[in-house]
Amino acid sequence: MKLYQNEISSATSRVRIALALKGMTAEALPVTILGEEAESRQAGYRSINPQGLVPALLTDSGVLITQSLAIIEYLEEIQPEPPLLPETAESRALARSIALAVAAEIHALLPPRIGLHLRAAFQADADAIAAWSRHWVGEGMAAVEKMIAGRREGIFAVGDRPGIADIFLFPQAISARRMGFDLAQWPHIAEIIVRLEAIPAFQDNAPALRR
Ligand SMILES: N[C@@H](CCC(=O)N[C@@H](CS)C(=O)NCC(=O)O)C(=O)O
Repeated sequence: MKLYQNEISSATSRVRIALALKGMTAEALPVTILGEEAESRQAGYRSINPQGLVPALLTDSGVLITQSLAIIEYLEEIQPEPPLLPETAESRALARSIALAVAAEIHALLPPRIGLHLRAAFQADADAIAAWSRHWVGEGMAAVEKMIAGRREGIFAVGDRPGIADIFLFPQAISARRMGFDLAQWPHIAEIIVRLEAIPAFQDNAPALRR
């Protein structure tokens, strides 16, 4: 398998954590994602992934799978152990809803293409774009904290094993902390992140800092 990826990317981090938890490897194919000239915006990469996003997984049979949740569920199907989804249908739904609350409602409003468009179409400067990002992270993480607090069973986001909800939560919480948010304001999330940071699959695959 090959993984189109970028080391600073939160969405890539999710897939790398899942691979590591499952003891799987994928050859890394780096794609730059920052700025107007980024490879992710060029025709070459768009002919591979029409969305121009990382991660994208090229399977051994040559099929390209895009979207981190779809990639991770594919890994789960081809390598069920250790499971990243909980045992019951309700818990699996809860885990997916936390994963999507992060991916679809928080992270989707933050990537480089969003900032580029805010600047080009609405003349937003760096401070305005930072305020935009802080707004969606603050609001979104507060909601995720309530989701977890309301239904939490076990020591991780859903249950006693690190799984798909933790895999989506971790990079987003690390990014929030780097933006200056104090995770202590979300006590369930903060407690889970401390646990996850002690697990090499998470710690070693956190999104890299922007240089
Ligand atoms: N929903 C997608 C998000 C993918 C995504 O936004 N990736 C970012 C990096 S974290 C990217 O490729 N950004 C390129 C850009 O914004 O131009 C997923 O879960 O895979």
